[in-house]
Amino acid sequence: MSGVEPGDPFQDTIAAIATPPGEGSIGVVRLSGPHALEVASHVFVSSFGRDPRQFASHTIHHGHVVDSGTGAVIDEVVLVFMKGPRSYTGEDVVELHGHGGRVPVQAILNAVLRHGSRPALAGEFTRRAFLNSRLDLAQAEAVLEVVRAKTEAGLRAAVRQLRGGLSEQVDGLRTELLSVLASLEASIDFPEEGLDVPAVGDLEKRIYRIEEGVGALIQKARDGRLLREGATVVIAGRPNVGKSSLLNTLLGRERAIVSVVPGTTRDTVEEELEIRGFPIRLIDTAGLREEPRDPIEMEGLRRTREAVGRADLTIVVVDGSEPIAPLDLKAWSESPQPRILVVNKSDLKPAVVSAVYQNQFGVEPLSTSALTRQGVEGLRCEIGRLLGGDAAGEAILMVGPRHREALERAERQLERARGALGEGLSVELVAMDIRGALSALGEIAGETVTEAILDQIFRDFCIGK
Ligand SMILES: Nc1nc2c(ncn2[C@@H]2O[C@H](COP(=O)(O)OP(=O)(O)OP(=O)(O)O)[C@@H](O)[C@H]2O)c(=O)[nH]1
Ligand SMILES: [Mg+2]
Repeated sequence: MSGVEPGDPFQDTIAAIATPPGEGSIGVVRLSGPHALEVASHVFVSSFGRDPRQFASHTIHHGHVVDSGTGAVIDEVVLVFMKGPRSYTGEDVVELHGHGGRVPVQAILNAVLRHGSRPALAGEFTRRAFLNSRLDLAQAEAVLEVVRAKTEAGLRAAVRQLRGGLSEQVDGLRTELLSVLASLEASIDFPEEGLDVPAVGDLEKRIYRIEEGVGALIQKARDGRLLREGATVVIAGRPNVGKSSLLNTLLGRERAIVSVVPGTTRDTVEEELEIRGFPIRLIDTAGLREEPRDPIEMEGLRRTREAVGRADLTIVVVDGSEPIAPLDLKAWSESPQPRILVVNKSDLKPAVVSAVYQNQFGVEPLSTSALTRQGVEGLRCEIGRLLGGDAAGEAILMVGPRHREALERAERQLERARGALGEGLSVELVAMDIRGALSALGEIAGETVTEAILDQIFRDFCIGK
């Protein structure tokens, strides 16, 4: 694996529009690289007749961007200069803040591109920040998570990662692993002394503890995924039990049609909402029945099953004013974990006592009334709890798929190292696995990473980020 040298000198200066397309109050063109100020000096005319090349770092200047050929004013701007390494990219950065509009901002960009800068690639500013060690790789990826956060809890988790949350935890594990490796290597250097039995036991224990730490981070990957992509929560059950009514009550508006006619909902109905910080895709389904009455119901049922199949959580609703039907039990047994049993219509006279549900379904049901909202807040809490606690809590890290894959690889290597140690295999073999695990963990912060991986990560960024 060829490592990327952090701090590679970049000869070229890049430029891009940093604000979104369309009209805004300001539009920003950003320059980064060794010639940023030089490039700006060709297009910027200070209102106070000052030479941009003399600007001090971290200062702001008023002036105009002019067409160097004709001298025509392109836009009135504010120039911000940040000298490297105290800038986002670690290089000299110049920002030109003009009037937000597609034409003026593009004209400013065109002007700086004519004077020795080139268009930036997607994510190139952040990539330079990484290569100049301003951010580690997990932090660079967090920049994208911050931009794309769907809820405030998601934003907080992303910011935590941007500040080094995940890298810090991985770093702790790497440090411990390095000390294990040092012990192993000492015995490779002095083979005549070998590893004695207590030393083996001690190393096994230390590796195991690191494995546990890695496992805990993998666990958090689930929370990270749900925060980033949102969780799919499906409401299922027999016709007429109040599934659509519950969807409406959870949403706080009359989204799905509700009626006394069983079989009202024929197609799945999807809506987005936020519960305990998790972005949720809530899906109401057609009621389950033994015998679909027509091809539409047949298709509705197929869609219900498909929705339940990809649910992160299923809410199985039964009608508390009616005796338990075989289909209620079937709906429950066909729903994968995690699932919640909801006995709805608690405002009506219950048909059976609560202990009967406990007996037949094997779980304590939640009682709700979609009509009076009784128990609906409790249902929201339970949804949040089953999805992995409170997304607003401090524990959740944005462990993305790339991190997860690297963590799983590290976990496998550690397991193998521990196995090899236990079987008394050669110390070199054990050390090799430990080095593999170290390198896998190193990929997370980007200490060991290939150009191809970097390309893949930064491809998803916007140009100008
Ligand atoms: N009293 C009472 N009636 C309810 C409650 N929830 C739903 N209902 C009534 O039960 C009937 C069926 O409600 P829906 O929400 O359409 O039931 P559903 O499960 O979506 O039914 P399908 O779409 O046919 O599968 C309607 O008349 C609702 O007003 C409740 O909590 N209390
Ligand atoms: Mg319905």
